Amino acid sequence: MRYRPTTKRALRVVVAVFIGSLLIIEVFDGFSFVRETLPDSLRREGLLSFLRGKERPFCPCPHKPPSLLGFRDIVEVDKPMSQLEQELGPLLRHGGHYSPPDCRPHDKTAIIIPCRNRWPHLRVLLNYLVHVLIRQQLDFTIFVIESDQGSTFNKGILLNLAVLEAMKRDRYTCFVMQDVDLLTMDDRNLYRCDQQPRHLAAAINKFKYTLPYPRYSGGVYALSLEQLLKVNGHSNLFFGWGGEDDDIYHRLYHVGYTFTRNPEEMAKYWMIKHKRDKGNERTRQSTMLLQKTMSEKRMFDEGLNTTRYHLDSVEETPLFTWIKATINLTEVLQPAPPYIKSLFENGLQFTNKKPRTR
Ligand code: BGN
Repeated sequence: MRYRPTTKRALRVVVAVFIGSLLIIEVFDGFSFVRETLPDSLRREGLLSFLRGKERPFCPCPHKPPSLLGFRDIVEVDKPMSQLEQELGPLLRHGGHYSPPDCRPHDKTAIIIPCRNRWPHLRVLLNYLVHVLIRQQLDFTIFVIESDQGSTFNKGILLNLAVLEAMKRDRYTCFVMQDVDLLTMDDRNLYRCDQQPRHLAAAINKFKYTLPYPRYSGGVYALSLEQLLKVNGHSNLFFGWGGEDDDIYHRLYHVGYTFTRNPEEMAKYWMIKHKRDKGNERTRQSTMLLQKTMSEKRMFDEGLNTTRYHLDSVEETPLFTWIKATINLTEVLQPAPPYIKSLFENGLQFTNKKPRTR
């Protein structure tokens, strides 16, 4: 069939207008006036992502995820890992990845859980957390970080090495540091990063659902990649129990950040009861690091840029990416300047004394 030149021109115009509108929709995709005027089917699927083979959903996830349940009491249920894998495995991709099918989250989030000798806690946590994170429509990967039994526990190094290893695997933009024994009681407390660091575990049952001290920012907190890089991550020097969270609070404060939190009624956490781990007492060095050296000076001398560890293995299990590492005190101290090395001259000194730090 032959078309007349005018029909041809008209056809070309129609095709050009169609392609043009697709481009406009794509470019202005983030603008709500375009989003709101789209029909439901387009909003859900995203025509362009459909044409591109569904590589990314069309619309940004809503500010308020629609399926949240709000506050819920906690019942600690410890199911065997095989049962958890059967129940939660189909919801996740191998390695503990999830991405919402119906919207595009703002961040790629790494959930980082340091864990040693706490497998029962991890099982209870996963049973809760996976559902919460899915309801919150996050693009997330769960990383479990374990140090070998021989090394003294050092949460700061584990968090740093998790960030470094996660970044080798994908372009994460948000990192949530999650203690293995803390269960969120309210899914309105979103595991998201923001312009300011977010402290999520602001109301823990152990502390009568309030902050134990005003600057407390530990337990569960979310830091964007930018925030983490600005302060050179966590300190590598807090061996044993406590202090690394106080230190990163100071680091962040000194570059102009303050933690923000939800009101207490939305930030409730349940701590699984347990005895203090053996061989994980406070060290006198941690107290000295906080009292005698300035976190803001130290942060340029040690942190993500000086983290030393041996990577033993990285394994993708159905529910999480499992990183195992070995930490050696002499190697950790090797890049440290003399004023830090001198604190550790006589080896680690454990103590049960409560420091006066606030
Ligand atoms: C503080 C710990 C924090 C811990 C909170 C809540 C120290 C600092 C001295 C070395 N700080 O006392 O790390 O999160 O208690 O348990 O121990």
